[in-house]
Amino acid sequence: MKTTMLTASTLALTLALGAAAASAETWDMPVAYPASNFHTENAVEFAACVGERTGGELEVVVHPNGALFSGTDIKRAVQTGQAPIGERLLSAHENENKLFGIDAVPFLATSFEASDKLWNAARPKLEEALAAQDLVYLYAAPWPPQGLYTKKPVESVADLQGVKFRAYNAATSRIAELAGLIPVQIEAAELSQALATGVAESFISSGSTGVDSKVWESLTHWYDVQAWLPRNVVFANKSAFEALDDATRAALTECGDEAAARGTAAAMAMADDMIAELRANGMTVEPPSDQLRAELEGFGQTMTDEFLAETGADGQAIIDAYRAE
Ligand code: PCA
Repeated sequence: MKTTMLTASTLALTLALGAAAASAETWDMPVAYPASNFHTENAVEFAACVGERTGGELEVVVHPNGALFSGTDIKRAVQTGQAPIGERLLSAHENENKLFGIDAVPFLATSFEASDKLWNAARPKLEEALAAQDLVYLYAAPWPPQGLYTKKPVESVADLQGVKFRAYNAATSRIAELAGLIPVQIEAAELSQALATGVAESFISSGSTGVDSKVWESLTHWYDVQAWLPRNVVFANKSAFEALDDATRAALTECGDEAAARGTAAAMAMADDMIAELRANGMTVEPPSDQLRAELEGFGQTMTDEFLAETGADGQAIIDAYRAE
C-alpha cells in the first residue's frame, strides 16, 4: 500500500515537472553586432533579466553577429514569426516608413540628451507603426555620435570625390548621393571585409563600430562630426508576445525598460573609450574642418526638409514636440 502511494506521488511529481518543462519556452534572439559590442552585451543582460524574472519560464538566447539572421533580415524574421524577438537598427527600415529614419536625420539631434528627447517625442508613433507590422516594441538604445571614417585627410566634401562609400541605411546613402558619391550598403558584420578588399573606403559611423571592425587595419582618419545617434530597437513578434501569460509579458517589458536605461548609459560611458582606442591604434581623430561641417550641415538641412515633406503632420508634430522640450 505504502509503495503504491509513493509511486503515485512520484508519478504526480514527474507529471508536474513535465508540465513545467513543457511550458518553459526558449526565444532565439538574432542581433546583428558582435558579442563584444555594448548593444549585444546589453541584450545578453536583458536575456538574463527575463530568465530571472520569469523563474526560467522564458529563456531568451542571444545570437550575435547576424549569425541567425543577417541584420538586413532580422526585422522581417520577427514580423513573420521566424524569430520571436530580435534587435535591429530601426533607421535601416525607413523605406517602409519614413518615421523609422527620424534618428538618422543629420544634425537634428547630435548629443545623447537631444537624442533622448527626440526619441521620447517620436516613440509613441514609432510603437504604433511597429505594432501595425505585428511587432511589440520592447526597448531601444543609441549608438554613440556618428563621425566620418576615411583613408586620407578630408577638408571638404570635394576631397571625397571618387571614394567608395559604405552606407548602413537610407540616410547614409542619401548623404553619399548629396555628396556625389556612389554608396554601397554593407552590414556592420561585413564591414571589415569590405574595407580590407577595397569595396568601401569611407563610411559614417560611431567609434564603437570602428573598434568592432578594427578599422585601423584599412583606414587612417575619423572626423568626430557628431552628426546623429541612431538607435537599435528590440522588438518581439506580436503573436508570440500575446501568447505569453501576463507575468512573462510584464517581465519582458520591465527588463526592456531597464535595458533601455542601461544601454544608453553604456553608450555614453564608452563613447570616449572607443575614440581613445581608435587613437591608440594609430587613427587620426579630429573635429571636422569648418567647411566640411558646414557642407554636412547643409545636407542635414536638405534631409530635414525631405523628412518633413514625406512625414507630413506626424513628422512635424514630433519635431515640434522635440524642439519644445
Ligand atoms: N554602428 C552601426 C550603425 C550605427 C553605428 O554606430 C553600423 O555602422 O552599422
